Amino acid sequence: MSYPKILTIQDISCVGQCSLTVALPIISACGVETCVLPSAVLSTHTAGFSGYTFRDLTDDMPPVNEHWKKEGIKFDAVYTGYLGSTRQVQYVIDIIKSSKKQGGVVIIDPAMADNGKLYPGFDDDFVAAMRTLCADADYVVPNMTEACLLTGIEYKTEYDEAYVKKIIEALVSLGARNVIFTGISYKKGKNGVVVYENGNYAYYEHEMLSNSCHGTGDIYASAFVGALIRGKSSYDAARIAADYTVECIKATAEEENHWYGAKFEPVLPKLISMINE
Ligand code: PXL
Repeated sequence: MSYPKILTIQDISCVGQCSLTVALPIISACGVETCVLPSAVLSTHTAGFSGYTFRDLTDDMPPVNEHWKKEGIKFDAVYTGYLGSTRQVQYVIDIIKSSKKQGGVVIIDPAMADNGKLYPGFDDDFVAAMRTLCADADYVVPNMTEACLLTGIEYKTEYDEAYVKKIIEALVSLGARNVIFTGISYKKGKNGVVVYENGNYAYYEHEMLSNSCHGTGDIYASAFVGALIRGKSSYDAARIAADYTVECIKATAEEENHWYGAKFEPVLPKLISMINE
């Protein structure tokens, strides 16, 4: 696939360096044509800002899908992130069904929670709907909180490999074919990602940084998608995404008071060179 075309469905947070304002530049930089379907438009993201506006675009999805069907528009991959409503999830499933090329790849980031808690506005019904979307996934890219919510397994901050494998098995029994499980730390000072593909487990360990910033899950998933669609193996894509995200977090630490997002733009050349290696 020399010039693949993908669709990503997630919100536009006008300010906040997350979701589409991250996915579009990162995947484009990887050399992939990136089409977008905004799930909602918010004045900012919901983590740390208050009083944000929220325009739900659920009702636009069926007519968009009908138009694409009429035009015969199809994608090599569909990647979903933060969605705007529980009702929207079924529309997203319909869009994947009708617009994904045969043999196309579905990547689902169940962006709905972190640090043991759902993001504002999401509830158990949304989690249940997200389970049905994950059943369609070639790759799910959850963090620990999202994986625990999806599987009903108790959320822990200290754990071992057996616990991680139990969660992955539960995700696979929901229907997800492969799992890229982010933020898995087995040792103090280290963080990592577990790559489960076709029954095999691999682990890529990287630095745990002391500063954390918002939106790194979206940076990670977008870089993973870009690298995967450019033909990297899932392990290499997971490794490149991790190395890129770590560099973005380091770059952000140089900035004072940059709490709402990560400085991913100046690090894009590094991502591009890793993709071209
Ligand atoms: O980064 C995930 C995300 C995406 N979009 C919106 C969010 C969040 C996390 O809080 O609020 C609107």
